[in-house]
Amino acid sequence: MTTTIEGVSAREILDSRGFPTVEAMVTLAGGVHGTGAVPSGASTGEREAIELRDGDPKRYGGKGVRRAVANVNEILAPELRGMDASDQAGIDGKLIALDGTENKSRLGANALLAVSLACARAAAAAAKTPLYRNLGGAAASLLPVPLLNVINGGRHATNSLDFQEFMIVPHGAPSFAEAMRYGVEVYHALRKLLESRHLTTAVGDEGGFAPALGSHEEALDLLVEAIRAVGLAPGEDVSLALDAAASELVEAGGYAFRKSGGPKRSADDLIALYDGWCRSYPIVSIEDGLGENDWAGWQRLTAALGKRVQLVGDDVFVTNERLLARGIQDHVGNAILIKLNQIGTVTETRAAMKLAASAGYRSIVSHRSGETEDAFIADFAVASGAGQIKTGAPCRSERTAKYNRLLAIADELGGRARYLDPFSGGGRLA
Ligand code: 2PG
Ligand code: MG
Repeated sequence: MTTTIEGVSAREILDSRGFPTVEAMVTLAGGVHGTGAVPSGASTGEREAIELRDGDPKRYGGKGVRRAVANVNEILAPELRGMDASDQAGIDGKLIALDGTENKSRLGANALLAVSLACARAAAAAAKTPLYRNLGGAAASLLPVPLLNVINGGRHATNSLDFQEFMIVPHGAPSFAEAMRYGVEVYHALRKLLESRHLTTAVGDEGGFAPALGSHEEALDLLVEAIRAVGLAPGEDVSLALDAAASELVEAGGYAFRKSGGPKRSADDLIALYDGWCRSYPIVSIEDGLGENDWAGWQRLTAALGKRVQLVGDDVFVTNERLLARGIQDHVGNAILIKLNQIGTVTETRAAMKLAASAGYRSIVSHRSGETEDAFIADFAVASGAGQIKTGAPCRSERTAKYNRLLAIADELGGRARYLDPFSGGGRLA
């Protein structure tokens, strides 16, 4: 069998912040191979699968991943040899069993995911089939609506914005390529606006600008102005999305805006703030509007805004089927952010997406703030038919690698490529 695994190896490489991460390679008996590189978050959820770091202060400030690499080379490799790389569920089941912990803390989710990704790639290479088609089947043809994070704040920038991400969503474009053009033109218009106000155009971790603005509203106003500046219609062609990353703001008794100052907010204060913004701005999606442990607040947020706005659970669900099941039952959010390294294998990620779809929850495939040039999530977004992807600004090659891969997939699909607006009807949920 040409998909029989002959060898598995890993090494330490660097992510876009210059921190070590794991890259694995799976080589098949037929001679083909596949690689997979693991991203890394900064605003991580408490219940994410564990990213194993060496903790050796003499190397990379303790952030080395030699232990995870050794776990691939010494523990996973001998066990996987002889297995069928095209049996993704079988491979992932084996990885989970070999780790044996609930949160992948023994061998490290970074070790497991690198191998899981590399297997998927090797299997596609052996089948001489593009990754998106090998994973998603012949019907995989839906290009995702991009959520481009063009103003960075929170943990991703050293500016005055407490909320982490201010995104533009070119959902009204007729195709993925046109959506990228809309997004890029708005991004460049935003740069000009910032320059004209003598604000910095230096970028944050995800390629979005990181200006020292006076308020969150100023960021929203700038985005609307930038959309208009290129002749597009806010709310029709391009709307706005936020990731508050509110878990990062939690302090005893509420939410603290440490960067911009002001009084501590309650969950209900934030809900009222979002409600007001959704009336004044063309906002179609709010991620992590409240903290990961504030399930009661999340329920009130969902009751207040869930019919009008996409409410995306990132830290609260951490791509975990069990947590999502609880969220569905409790009416928490109406969408889930999908990050492969939050859970650690391709198969578990797909299970969470399947559950989401069955409950009418949207899935948004996502990068991490620390990325590599691996564009796996681009193929994965098309394979899964998620319909949305968030992978930063159209700036910094670890971000554009994903968008460029999607452009290539769109080209390859030609007339079969589909691009659907999930927010048609003036920013309302379709
Ligand atoms: C998020 C992500 C990606 P990080 O909060 O959604 O944008 O950030 O990878 O730092 O968790
Ligand atoms: Mg988030």
